[in-house]
Amino acid sequence: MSFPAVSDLNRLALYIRPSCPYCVRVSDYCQQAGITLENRNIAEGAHLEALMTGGGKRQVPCLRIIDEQGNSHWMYESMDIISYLKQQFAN
Ligand SMILES: N[C@@H](CCC(=O)N[C@@H](CS)C(=O)NCC(=O)O)C(=O)O
Repeated sequence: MSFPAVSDLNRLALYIRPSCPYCVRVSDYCQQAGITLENRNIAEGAHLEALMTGGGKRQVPCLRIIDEQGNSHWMYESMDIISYLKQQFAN
């Protein structure tokens, strides 16, 4: 599956649970790379619902990517998310 390129961090949101080690892995990478993502804790009902409806499963972490047309793309898997962020925001 291919995902759209983004240059604007406002087009991204990371669905997480703070206790999830895979979420921490992504957050650690972001911190190290100086990338600030909006985090959405799925303990909050609206965020869980958006994840389930849009992404199709409750697994976290999941990166929501909004493309130029306003369509949402949902990327699961911490290592895929980190690779994507590296590609999009590598200096
Ligand atoms: N291989 C996945 C594993 C993610 C994972 O297992 N996340 C757990 C939380 S730590 C989860 O959301 N499990 C599904 C569930 O709780 O319904 C990754 O690296 O992102």
